[in-house]
Order: sequence, then structure tokens, then C-alpha cells
Amino acid sequence: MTYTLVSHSLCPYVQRAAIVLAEKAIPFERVTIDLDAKPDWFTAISPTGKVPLLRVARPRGETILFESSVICEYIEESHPEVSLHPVDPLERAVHRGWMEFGSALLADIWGLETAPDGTTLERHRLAVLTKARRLETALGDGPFFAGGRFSLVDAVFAPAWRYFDTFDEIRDLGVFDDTPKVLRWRRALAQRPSVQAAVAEDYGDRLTAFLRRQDAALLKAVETT
Ligand SMILES: N[C@@H](CCC(=O)N[C@@H](CS)C(=O)NCC(=O)O)C(=O)O
Repeated sequence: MTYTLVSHSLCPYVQRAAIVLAEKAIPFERVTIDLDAKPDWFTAISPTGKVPLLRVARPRGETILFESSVICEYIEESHPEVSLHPVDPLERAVHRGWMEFGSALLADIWGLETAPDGTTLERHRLAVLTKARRLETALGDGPFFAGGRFSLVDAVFAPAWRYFDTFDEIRDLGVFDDTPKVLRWRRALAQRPSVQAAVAEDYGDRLTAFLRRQDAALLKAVETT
């Protein structure tokens, strides 16, 4: 069985799969595409036109998986040696709920980074802040979502919190002002080797370049002060 992760350099959903593969020490090849000029081969095999895809090659043929949560759950189930889900079905269901919450958070962050004006920016900032406050009530003593053991929930949130490493250099959005547990969680995730390896070294520069291309209010606010 060999794995190829079809990627984009900034995609947080791709990072989830890369983190889970790394946590389980599963070798994989990464193919990065330009989403503004999708190759024909990609369009032909991607039902949604989105990354990530996981190409799973076996002697009897190739299977294409799409949707990051499905990819993560497949890797979890097919490589149980390192478990990233709770054993108890009820706890596992709770974790899956928070993974969905992580996708909703990513939608808010997308709104934040692409907001064209201050009003829209503030709306999305408040949405992110509200979710961070809700997460604060769900976290325990850490360092990870479920304590000492890294789980799929961590793989889902690590790419979301990574955005703020770049945002913090631009301006303080105040998202973590009254969420100390979330801030500690974010820092613990940033130290995790699997999380660090999920993006290239120039990730921050690429994200800033993306914000400039978007003419993002996030950048303008600082440039006019
Ligand atoms: N629900 C999908 C979302 C994936 C997604 O939104 N990928 C973006 C990049 S981060 C994409 O491929 N966009 C290309 C497009 O929409 O044309 C998942 O979890 O895999």
C-alpha cells in the first residue's frame, strides 16, 4: 500500500491528513498542485475539485479518497497501532463533534483572512473569538485536547491555530486574551513535530503573500495605523 497526498501549500485540510500520517509514521508522497490552475488529472479524479485527496495504491488498483475527515478516519482505522481516537464510542462521538467544530472554525478563519473591509473583518473576528471561548470550556489540563494523548481533534485544530502565528505578526486580534487554555493548547500543538512538518518552511511568507493578493483588510488595518 502506498499513499500520495494531493495537496496545496496553504490548505489547512491537507495539513490534517499530513499530521495524521506523520503521527502514525506512515510514509507518503506529497504532490502539490496550483488550485488556480488545476491540472486535468486532478479534475478528473477529484469529485469536489478540492484538496486533499489521498491516492491509495494497492496491487489490485488505486482508490481515491476525498474529504479530510474521511481521509483521517481511514488512516486511523487502517493503522490502529497508534490510536488517535478514544476507545469508548461515546467519547469518540464527542471527539467527532469537536472535529466538525474545527471545520466551522476554519470557515470563520477563512472569512477573517479574506475580509475586504473592517466591518467584515470584525464580524469574523468575533465568530472566531466566540468559538475559542467555547473551546476554552471543553479543554482540561492539556497539553492536548484530551490531555496527554494527541488525538485526531488535535490534528484538526493545529492547522487552524497555525494561522495566528502569521496573523500575530500583523496585528493582535485579541482572540486568545481570555482563553488561556486555548492559547496553551495552540502552543503545545505548534511544538509537535508532526504539526511542524505538515507545512513547508516558507508557509508564513506564502500566507502573507496570499493576504496581499486578497487585498485583505487584516493587512490594511495595520498599514493605515
Ligand atoms: N471539506 C473539505 C474542504 C477542502 C477544501 O476546502 N479545500 C480547498 C483548499 S483549502 C480547495 O481545494 N479549494 C479549491 C476549490 O474550492 O476550488 C475537506 O475537509 O477536505
